[in-house]
Amino acid sequence: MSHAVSTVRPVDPELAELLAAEEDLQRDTIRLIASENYVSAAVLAATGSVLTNKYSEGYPTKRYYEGQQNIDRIEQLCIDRAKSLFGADHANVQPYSGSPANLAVYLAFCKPGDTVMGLGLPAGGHLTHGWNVSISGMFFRAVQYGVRKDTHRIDLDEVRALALKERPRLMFAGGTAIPRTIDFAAYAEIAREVGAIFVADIAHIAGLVAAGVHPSPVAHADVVSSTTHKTLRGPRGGLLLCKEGHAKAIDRAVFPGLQGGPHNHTTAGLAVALREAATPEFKSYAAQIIKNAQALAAGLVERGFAVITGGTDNHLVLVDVTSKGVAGKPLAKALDVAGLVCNYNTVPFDPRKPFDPSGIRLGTSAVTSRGMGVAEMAQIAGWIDQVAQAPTDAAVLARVRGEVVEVTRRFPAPGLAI
Ligand code: DSN
Repeated sequence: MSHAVSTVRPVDPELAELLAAEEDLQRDTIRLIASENYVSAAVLAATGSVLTNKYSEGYPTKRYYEGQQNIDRIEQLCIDRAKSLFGADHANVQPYSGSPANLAVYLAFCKPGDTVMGLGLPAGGHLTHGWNVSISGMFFRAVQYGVRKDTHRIDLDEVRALALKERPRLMFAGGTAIPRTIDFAAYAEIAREVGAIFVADIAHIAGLVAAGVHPSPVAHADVVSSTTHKTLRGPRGGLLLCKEGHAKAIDRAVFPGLQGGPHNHTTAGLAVALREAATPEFKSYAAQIIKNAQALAAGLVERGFAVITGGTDNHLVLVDVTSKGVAGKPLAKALDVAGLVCNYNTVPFDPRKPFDPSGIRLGTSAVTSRGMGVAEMAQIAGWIDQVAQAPTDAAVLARVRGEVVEVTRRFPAPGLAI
């Protein structure tokens, strides 16, 4: 039993049971959601610390509350580590998560009604890059680029043509289902040509960028926005990096523009994660994430799955599963029963609806944190194929579930008591 469960149980047994059940789930399943990971025990402890008790609106040495002796040092440590890890002029570590981080960028540079540009959600973008159901698509005049029909990759000539036509105030690169390397330098050139602020959203790939296994946007982008809990393996939170010239605008937009007091327990967890991410072990970890994703993609291609773009350069594998006679949602649900947790996802030019799309999205950050390697990826591809062939066969799902549990026993999950 974890320390968290044993501490909560005497006070709130109902919540403790749920917490314990979630620990079991995270321990006994193979987690393939591309935006998830396992934080280390140290990150978990810092995030669950007494720092949650403290209010500290403002920034280090410029606060609206007293008693900031330790909080100032913690936030400054986190800022310094973020700047050093990513080689950035300025870091703001206060955004509550990726969406608020992106909203702060809009607030810093745009007025309602301005033209903004990003990759459309169905092509692998993010809601906050101008999609119509998000505030970013409601308060701004959002234009969206896509991917090529023949390659399913972003065509920067098309991005340039659209930018020249629409003249956006702000242009996003990045998204949630992009399996290929993002050419940040080329985006920056387009943004310069049209006079747009260029924002690189590296939420998914921040850990890969930090480790140097994906090109960094820091030298190219006006602002780099990120979450902190995906490949970066920190607590749930957000991060903004920018050039010195934008520092004031970004800081003012985060506080007091958009948020109140920062979540100091999250800042502390992030500081620990940033220290971990600067180690040689993290570099090996990030390289292994990619090797594992490529092995998983290859294993699926071998078994006849339509892997979008034919493979991956990063942590993420996007698969059109309809050639197997099943849609994304029922397959994701069947895989969940079998102990393989992923999410259903639209694929580019998906003829099906977003709530019942053609694909699934897989990621290897969490399994790599458990120490799994290419041999386990081949096994996972095999299980996905077996489930895709019999998604309603309870016996098949139960057999795979048993095999999954056996494998998870060999790979303890960081931060979880065995
Ligand atoms: N929820 C994130 C993801 O899964 O990619 C995006 O916000």
